Amino acid sequence: GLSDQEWQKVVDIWGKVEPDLPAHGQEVIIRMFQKHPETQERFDKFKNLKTVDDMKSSEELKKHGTTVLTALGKILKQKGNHEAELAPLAQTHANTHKIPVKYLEFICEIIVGVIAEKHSADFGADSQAAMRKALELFRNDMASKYKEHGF
Ligand code: 89R
Repeated sequence: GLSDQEWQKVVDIWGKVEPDLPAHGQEVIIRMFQKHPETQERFDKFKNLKTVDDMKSSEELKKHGTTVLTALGKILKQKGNHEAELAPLAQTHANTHKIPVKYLEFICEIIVGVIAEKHSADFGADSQAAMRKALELFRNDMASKYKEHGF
């Protein structure tokens, strides 16, 4: 698990992200689609967005990015006691959306990259390491829930 200090670093950096979740969320989703085009195919509502300009002009995409980061923020703030928040998310992503754990790895790496770019002064090596650990815990717990669902 993470130490109290590590959780504090995670919660602190999230406090810098939170005031502008839509901009962060939009950036995360667009980068994921650019770097891993197979992820875009998972969304009926975004399949039609062909260029980065299309993606940037989509209010729907921005809204989805906000939804994703809002859910992730709620999970991170539980500092590992995230069973109640994780269970429904694992349920829909395993059973309904059928999103492989590998894709969760993609988005977690992109989230770290976006925060590093937008908040370099507040996201030093220790904070990055703490965030990576927290996201790894999130993914591992998602993966064990996936197994319970036979996915
Ligand atoms: C796909 C990661 C993640 C990844 C989808 C992916 C959209 C929170 C992918 C719609 C798809 C497809 C949908 C349906 C969806 O459904 O539980 O409206 N996700 C919905 O047609 C993540 C992560 C988080 C997260 C949510 C929430 C919803 C949702 C909340 C809505 C409610 C529901 C991890 C950071 C595949 C591209 C916190 C990825 F590849 F990144 F892992 N979702 N999603 N998602 Fe998804």
